[in-house]
Amino acid sequence: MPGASLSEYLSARRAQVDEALVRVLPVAPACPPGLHEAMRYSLDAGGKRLRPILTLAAAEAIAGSTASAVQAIAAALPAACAIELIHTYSLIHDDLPAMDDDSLRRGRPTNHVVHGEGMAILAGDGLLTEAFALLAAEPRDPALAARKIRTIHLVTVAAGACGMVGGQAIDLLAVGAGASFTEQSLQDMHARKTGALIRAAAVAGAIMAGGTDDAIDAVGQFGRHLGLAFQIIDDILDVEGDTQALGKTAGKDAKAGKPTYPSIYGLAASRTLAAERHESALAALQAVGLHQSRLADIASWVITRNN
Ligand code: GRG
Repeated sequence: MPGASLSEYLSARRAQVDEALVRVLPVAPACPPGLHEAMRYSLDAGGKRLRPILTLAAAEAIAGSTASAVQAIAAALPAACAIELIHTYSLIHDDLPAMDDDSLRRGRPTNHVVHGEGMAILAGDGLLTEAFALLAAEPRDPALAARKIRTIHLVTVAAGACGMVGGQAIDLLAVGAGASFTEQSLQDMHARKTGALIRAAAVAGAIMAGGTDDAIDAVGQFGRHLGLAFQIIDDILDVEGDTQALGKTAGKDAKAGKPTYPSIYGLAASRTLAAERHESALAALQAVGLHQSRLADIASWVITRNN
């Protein structure tokens, strides 16, 4: 999409992902209508689609020329959608009474408030499992099979017990820990809980586009720094943002006594840390000549976002 502004680019990719998400989710009668409705409720609430856009932008960056970018994006689209399904499941489960117990998400009442707790748990389970069905579906081009297997492993580890779910477990046990939580534990928790899936989103695009090991590694470094920058900004927005713009309840972390970047470092130092992560993310791209790609623009968006 040469010449498009960042906001035009993001809108076009968002539309592409949204259209694909409608196609990939099973419908009645194969899927019970109530479950389908509960899954769609959270998917349709319209998140930023940061993770799938990152996957597509990484594929595009690796492919380079416009003609091969079209193919690379087509190859990466199932992984992009699978990662958004996993992300949406994590939000539904995170909002449950047994977790963060929240009533607002993506600007709407949370899934369990509308569909009931049991169906919300199942909607999360359904989204998570369908993500892997999508990732593992036989590719049209058999040459993509080896890339798919690598991507399945990457995403599984990022979403699993040593990644996102592990980070959530650390978070659950950290409630009330406040400032006694060390800086290293804070970083470790967020690298798993938020960072792992963001990193995997970028790397999946690089793998599916056939990137070299050096390029995949650099995109991984980029994603790791970006994931932490994203979470630092998220913690800052929890203090400074407003509920309407965020589409979720502001000020929840402080109220719950959760360790956050502002609670441990203060707001000004948190901003500096986010800026440093941003710089490191861009440096990782520069090392392999990807600094003029959309990945760099997306990093700026993440740092300047207000929701
Ligand atoms: C297995 C019961 C069970 C629960 C798992 C893994 C998990 C629940 C939750 C972990 C993840 C979580 C909610 C992390 C917070 C990350 C975060 C800042 C999410 C918001 O991401 P955005 O801003 O959201 O990209 P949108 O709505 O824009 O997609």
